[in-house]
Amino acid sequence: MLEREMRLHLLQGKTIVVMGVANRRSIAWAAAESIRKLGGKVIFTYRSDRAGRELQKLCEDGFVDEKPLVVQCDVQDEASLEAAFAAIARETEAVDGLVHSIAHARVEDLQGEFVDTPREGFDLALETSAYSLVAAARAVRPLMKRGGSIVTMSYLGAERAVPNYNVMGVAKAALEASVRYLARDLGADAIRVNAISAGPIRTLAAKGVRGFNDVLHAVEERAPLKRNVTAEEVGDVTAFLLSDLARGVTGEVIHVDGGYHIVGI
Ligand code: 0WD
Repeated sequence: MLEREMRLHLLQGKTIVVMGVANRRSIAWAAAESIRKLGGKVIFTYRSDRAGRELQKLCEDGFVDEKPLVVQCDVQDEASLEAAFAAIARETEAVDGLVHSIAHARVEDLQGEFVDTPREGFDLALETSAYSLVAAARAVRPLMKRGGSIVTMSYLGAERAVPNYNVMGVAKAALEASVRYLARDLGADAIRVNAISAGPIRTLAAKGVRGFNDVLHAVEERAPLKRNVTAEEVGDVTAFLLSDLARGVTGEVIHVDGGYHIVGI
C-alpha cells in the first residue's frame, strides 16, 4: 500500500512542459501519460496546426477534469519560443520539468550516403533537433524557480554510424553534448539535464527513416531483452528522471533500448 501511494505521488505538485506531441503514438504523449499517472500536471506545446488538432482531441478524450494548457511553439522561431514561454509564465507560478521530444530532418537526408548531405539539410537537422534544446532550456530556466529537470530524446545513431540515420545521428551527437554543457551551466540553479537514448519505436518521425523495419528486427534478434521497447517504457523513465528519485543524476544519457547498445555481434 505504502509503495503504491509513493508511486502515485512521485510527481505530485510538479508542473511539466511537454514539447513534441504529434499524435497518440508520439513518445511525448507517452511521457505525458506517465507524468500524469504519477500525479504531475502537464502543459503541452505543439508546432503544426495538425498536431494542435490531434492534441486537442487527445486532451478531450484523456483529461476528464482540468484541461491542460496547450500552447503553440515552433522551436525554429525565437519569437514563437518567447511567446510560448511567456504564455506559460502567465498561467503557472513555476515550472518543474521540461520534456524536449522534438527532431526534424528532410526525408531526402535520411537515406543514401551521409557524405552527400547538403549544407541546408545539415543546418536544418541540427537547428531543429539539437539547438532547440539549448533554446528551450534558456526559455524555461527563469520559470524553474524551485530547480527542475529537463529530459530530451536521443538515439544510438549519436554514438554509432547507423545506416540511413545519417545527419540525424550527427544532430543527436550534438544533442547529447548539449545535454552535458547545459547540465554544467544549469546545475548551479538546481536544474538537471539528461537524455534518454530510446530504442526504435514506430511513430510519425520514424516513418521518415528508410529501412526502419530492419532496425526493429535487428533489435528483436540481438537485444538482451529480445524485443523492442515501447513508448510507455520510455515515458516511465522520463517520469523517473523528472522526479526527485533522480535528484543526483545530471548530464547523463540513459539507454531505454532493451540493452541493444551493449551487445557486440
Ligand atoms: O524510434 C523512434 N521513434 C525514436 C525517436 C528513437 C529514439 C529517439 N527518438 C526521438 C526523436 O528523434 C525525437 O527527438 O524522440 C523524439 C520524439 O520522436 P517521436 O515521438 O518518434 O516523433 P513524432 O511523434 O513524429 O513527434 C516529433 C515531433 C513533431 O511532430 P509534427 O508532425 O508536428 O512535426 O517533433 C516536433 C513536432 O511535434 N517538432 C517540432 N516542434 C516544435 N518546433 C519542430 C519544431 N520546429 N519540429 C518537429
